[in-house]
Amino acid sequence: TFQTFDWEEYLRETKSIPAPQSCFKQAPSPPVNDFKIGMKLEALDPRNVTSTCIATVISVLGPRLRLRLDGSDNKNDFWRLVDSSEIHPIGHCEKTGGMLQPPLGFRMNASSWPMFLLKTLNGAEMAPSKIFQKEPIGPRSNNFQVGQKLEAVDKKNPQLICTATVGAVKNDQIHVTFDGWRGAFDYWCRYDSRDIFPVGWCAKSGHPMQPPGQKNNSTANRFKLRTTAISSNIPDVQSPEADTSAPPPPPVTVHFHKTCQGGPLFDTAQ
Ligand code: MLZ
Repeated sequence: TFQTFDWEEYLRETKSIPAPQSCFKQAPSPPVNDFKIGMKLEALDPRNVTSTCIATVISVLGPRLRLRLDGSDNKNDFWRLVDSSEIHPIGHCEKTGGMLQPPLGFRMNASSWPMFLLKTLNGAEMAPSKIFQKEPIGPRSNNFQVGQKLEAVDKKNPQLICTATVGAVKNDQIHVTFDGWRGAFDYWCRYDSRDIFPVGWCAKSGHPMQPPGQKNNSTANRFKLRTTAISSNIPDVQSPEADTSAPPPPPVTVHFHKTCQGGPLFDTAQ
């Protein structure tokens, strides 16, 4: 199969070690994904986790599902693993004495919810219970160590799983930092978060993996160039720091008012 990123070589070049599988709340072998686009299921509303809603599978990527709550807009899609404890077959909520709720920001009048529910479920393809998988039991304590490598969901681009490093460990939390990217993508999460994976998980599960970025990362730079050269016949664009023939561009001074946010192109985090 086609490989986009060589972890072994990257670990060697960065003289780093992967966080062991036992650190993660992930199954030793990634679960199979038998969900199909259009199937309906029950999911906790990520914006209001006390309510269970109807969700539709919008796309599938390895063992992950892109979900959209029925009655919500297309701007609040979210991703769940097929072995997430936050998804269930339709009927589960009622069976456990609950009631299906409209999603936060239901696009119609609340009074039209019962009829909407009836119509959205009528003739729908419901995901069969056998394709849901039991959530793995997580480790009992935080066993991560600073410097260990892992694969992690980029919460700002949640379809992406990227090369990452444990930047800090504090109580039951770890600081996930993304190799070769500015600090703005970093986040803290619990050691048993479902958004972090052992090195090799993407390759094993058939999920695409983002190679390191190119900020202050000479090893990542070479990996990036190599992977793009293999994966496409589009000529590589030279990065400015790699071009030794052209004179450096003149420095630019940007003045901001104290209360001005730089906007999306200026990184205030670093
Ligand atoms: N297009 C985006 C992708 C960033 C992905 C970073 N992942 C840690 C950007 O360049 O900002």
